[in-house]
Amino acid sequence: MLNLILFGPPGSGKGTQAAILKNKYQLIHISTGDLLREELAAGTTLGVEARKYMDQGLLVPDEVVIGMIASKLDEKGSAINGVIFDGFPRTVAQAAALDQLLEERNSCIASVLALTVGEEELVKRLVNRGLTSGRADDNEETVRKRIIEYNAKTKPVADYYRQFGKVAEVAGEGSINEINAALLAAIDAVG
Ligand code: B4P
Repeated sequence: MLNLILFGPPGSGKGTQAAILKNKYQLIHISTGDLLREELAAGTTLGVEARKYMDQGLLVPDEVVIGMIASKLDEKGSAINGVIFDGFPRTVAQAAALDQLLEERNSCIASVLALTVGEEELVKRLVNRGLTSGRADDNEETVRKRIIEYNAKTKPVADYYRQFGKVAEVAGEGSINEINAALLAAIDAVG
């Protein structure tokens, strides 16, 4: 199975690139951001709880997100080519939990594709997306908080996977096609 993690700060193009890669490799795309927004839209208890964090640019508690991933993996079963994880894991605790969940299913992460984008470009993209997305967290103040949260809690996830030699850094600035080509090359290098 080809299990990939698309990693990077908010607005680095994880969702954009995951949508392209899942078709190319016939992967299941699991975006915790999308799953949480579905819960928000449906007004579930989980969604009401998650909104408090998301609207402030903070991470939703680990146990909530890990539980969502576990049930998603169970729902998909083993008859799949692999999974592209988008926006997960976002803390070292989530990364360790994911490794455990995959090990229990005789699987593992093949590669962590880390998109690198400068902070001002991130803010520009997300504020621009906010003009049409209707997302309460796509405004400059919240975006800056999301970047602080990323630097404090999510960046260490790359170091966690680096110790296993699983991180491939890919420049995330340029056209969507150029970035996609660089990601394909990084995946091919995994073999
Ligand atoms: P996400 O939904 O993951 O939000 P994101 O970081 O904005 O997504 P992404 O980086 O995928 O952006 P995109 O490709 O769309 O999370 C939202 C919130 O949910 C978090 O803040 C947190 O509260 C919560 N959450 C989610 N997962 C969690 C977890 N595991 N643990 C705890 N909490 C969690 O790209 C952004 C914009 O850039 C788009 O407008 C796109 O068109 C544009 N773009 C993409 N590529 C471009 C390029 N090459 N050039 C120019 N623009 C580009």
